[in-house]
Amino acid sequence: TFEVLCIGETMVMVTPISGGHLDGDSQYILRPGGAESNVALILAALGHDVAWAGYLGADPFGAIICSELRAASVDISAVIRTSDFPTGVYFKDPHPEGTSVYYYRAGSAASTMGPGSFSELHGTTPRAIHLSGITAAISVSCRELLNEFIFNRVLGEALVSFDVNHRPALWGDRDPAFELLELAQASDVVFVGLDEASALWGVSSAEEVREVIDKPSTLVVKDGGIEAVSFSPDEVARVPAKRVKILDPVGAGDAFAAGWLSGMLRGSNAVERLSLGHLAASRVLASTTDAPQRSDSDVFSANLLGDRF
Ligand code: KDG
Repeated sequence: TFEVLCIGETMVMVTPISGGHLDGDSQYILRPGGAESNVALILAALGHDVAWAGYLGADPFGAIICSELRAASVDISAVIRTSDFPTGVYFKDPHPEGTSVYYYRAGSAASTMGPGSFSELHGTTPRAIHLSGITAAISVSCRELLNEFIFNRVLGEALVSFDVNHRPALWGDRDPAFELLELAQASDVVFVGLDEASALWGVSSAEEVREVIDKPSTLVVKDGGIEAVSFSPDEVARVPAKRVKILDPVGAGDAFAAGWLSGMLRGSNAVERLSLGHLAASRVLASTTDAPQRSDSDVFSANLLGDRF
């Protein structure tokens, strides 16, 4: 049994070793890159029992993802590997003010996930499931997989955590403003960046986001390097972001969600949850990988908990 289940697409991320750019002369590393597995990696580094599930190809990229997640103590027993489709790949050119990403994921194994893909997990009882809008974007069948967990609640009482994670490049002619709102409104905890919410729904403050996403019991709105605000029925909490030297912003939102969820699982109050979110995000902002490395996950968790508890 695990406390948190994360489901989504994980790709192999190809990025230059620290300081390099995407060009013919750089040297590259291959690491898992996927919003939901990033959350799983950080929750595991913070000492939680966490599982990640997704489809991967029966190729060396799928093998890299499995071995990295397993080594980080993320349960991958529900992962399905297939020789019919490849593992998605993405290339990342890190930049402090906006990293560029290039996806090679159309037709990936994960894009073929759909309703019933993880039916053996139905009826299991994690405390929370974490999902994101990326899954809705990658294919219509993946969107239907989300419906099972968000609308049909196949995990019973498990809290449904949803990160809007808007990736405009992945939606084709579908309507992300409508679909992401529908999914957010049916979840229990929603994370969204103010920049994403402005692009999707034309809002310009955290309070305006709460007017649009008014159903979930908790809404967390992140305003980049400024602050994060959480709305729950009895309380509005705000905590300023930490000042950090940014190397690459990719993955910071996932780290924030993992820190917040860790605080929730530990019974921390609203301000502490936001503070843990910022702390986890600050570690990832200062690194070019999307989540802690196997070699630094002990440091990650010791620093984080040392700072906070
Ligand atoms: O949130 C970080 C993710 O964007 C990154 O790890 C890759 O999952 C990814 C995506 O779809 O962009």
